[in-house]
Amino acid sequence: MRISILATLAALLLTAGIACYAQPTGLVQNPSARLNLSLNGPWKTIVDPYQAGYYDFHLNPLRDGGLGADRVPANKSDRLELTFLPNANTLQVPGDWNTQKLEFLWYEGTIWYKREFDYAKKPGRRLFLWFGAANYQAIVFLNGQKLGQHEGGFTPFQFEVTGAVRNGANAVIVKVDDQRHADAVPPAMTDWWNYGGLTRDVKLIDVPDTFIQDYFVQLEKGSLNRIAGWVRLDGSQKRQRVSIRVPESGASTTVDTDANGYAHFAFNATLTPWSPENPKLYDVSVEAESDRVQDRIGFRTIETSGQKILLNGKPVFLRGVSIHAEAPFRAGRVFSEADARVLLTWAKELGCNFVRLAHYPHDEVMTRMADQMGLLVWSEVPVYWAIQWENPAAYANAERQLTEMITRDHNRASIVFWSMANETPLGDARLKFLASMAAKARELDSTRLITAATLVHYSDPTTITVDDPLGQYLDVLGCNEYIGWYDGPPSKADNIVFKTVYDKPMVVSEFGGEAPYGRHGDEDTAWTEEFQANVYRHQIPMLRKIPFLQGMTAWILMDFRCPRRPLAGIQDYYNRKGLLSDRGEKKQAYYVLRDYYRSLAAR
Ligand code: GCB
Repeated sequence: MRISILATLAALLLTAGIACYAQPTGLVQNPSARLNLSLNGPWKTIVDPYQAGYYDFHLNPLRDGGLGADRVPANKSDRLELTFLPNANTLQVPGDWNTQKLEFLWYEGTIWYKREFDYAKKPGRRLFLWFGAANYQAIVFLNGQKLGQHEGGFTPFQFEVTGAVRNGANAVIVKVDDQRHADAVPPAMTDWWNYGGLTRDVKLIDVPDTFIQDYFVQLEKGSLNRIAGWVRLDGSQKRQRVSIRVPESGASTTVDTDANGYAHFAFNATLTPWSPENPKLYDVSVEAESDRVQDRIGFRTIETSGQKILLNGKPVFLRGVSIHAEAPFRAGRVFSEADARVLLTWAKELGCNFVRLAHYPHDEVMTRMADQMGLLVWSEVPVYWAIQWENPAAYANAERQLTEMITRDHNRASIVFWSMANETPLGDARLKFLASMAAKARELDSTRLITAATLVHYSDPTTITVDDPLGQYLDVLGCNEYIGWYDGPPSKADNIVFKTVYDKPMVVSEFGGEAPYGRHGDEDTAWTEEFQANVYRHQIPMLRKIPFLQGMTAWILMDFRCPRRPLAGIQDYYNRKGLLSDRGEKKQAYYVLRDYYRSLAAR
């Protein structure tokens, strides 16, 4: 692992106060705004726990392509086994398989998906087969030919299929494998359900021969009236005149892209800044000679000054809650605007101005909804617990997922933090790994703050000292602590003081306790709402005393499924640290935190 020359250059330019913009990867920005054919809906499926559709009996990849080749029996004596029959079972896309059929609840392995579609190709257009996410590994075939594969369960990926799509009938086949591996990102041990499948939208995106592949439109760091960013075209006519307009503010600029299709721009604009109190979004249009795309973008600045966090130049305290991408009422993965609206409305009602979208990039519906509803966002990659820090392939995987996350969401005003990791153990290899990740994130986006959720370290029995060496690479220190739950009784918090070796702000990125909704007892009885509420009652005074604390995200908004939580009659394979149950019932702790957040908001 090494910090790339580009990243070093970026860091140098940043130190010199010059904003810099790296060229993005190839993902199509804002796919919903493009002409597209949705491939959502029922897909035929074949469950394949031994991966017999891909490997032969000696575990070599099948030479004839196996199920991906999409063969049909040639005649009535053909004994073809690897084929999708017309009466194949189906699963809905988007959707994890675990919650669609009871027999798949615990299934981890391969399921093959097939979807047929008709397409009328138009000359001069290019086509991309785009997946919002597939957990965890996807191998994609179109019309019997392998297009490629993708690893990582929470970020988008695409294949150019301009030549491979046929006029008329087409078939996509995807092998999705959600087995957990020690060398993967996340690794085999996590504290959430390993929901498998094509968990987000699938689309065929249709763009002009030369199209606006990506654009970055945000305020210049530190400025409230200067928009800066870049645009990148892809195709045969890379040199074009491109205009960027914010019609409501009357601001616009025109630039010429270079031989790589790239142009940087900066122009003045009078704007109402985006904030949780006023989440103002503007229509923004990016128009090249051959293509045009429209987005809704908010403009705000985020920076630190000593131990403070400044939003639009003013100190902000982050009243937050962590959220898993677990759908309310029905379990399974979040994929719809309705799911996002329910979760984020609950966060708002709790008094939040901030959410930590743990522990991996959530569906784009969440970050777009946060933009609309006015919630600041911590967005995170699944570099979680025990990653193989010395394994270059694990690093490359993590860095690619980081790049995909930032590329997808770099125009979302709500996102203020890119988080590199959660609760990773101290060590040289881990430090090198995460320092490289932080450098990469800064190279891709110099406008947002870099953070990570670290573990707490006691320097004596009543002092927690924030001294993780990773802190030197972060703008904001994240710190998870479970005083009152894993760490002593709730009253332990009364005597704890926090110190730091950094002149940087800190956010307590997790704290909490566990209780199923409706289970009651006195406040010393574990697994009761009263006990959980008592954890919060002791946490709040402790947190209030930390001078460098600039925010907190309680763990967690809603109970979520988790195989590590077997306790019968209490957990039943749910992590019950939710302030709300998975059915939206509010526990006593919810009201304790809500009252505190309301009092903070009223100041
Ligand atoms: C943590 C982890 C989170 C767990 C939580 C818990 O520290 O970051 O993923 O779910 O604790 O409930 O134990």
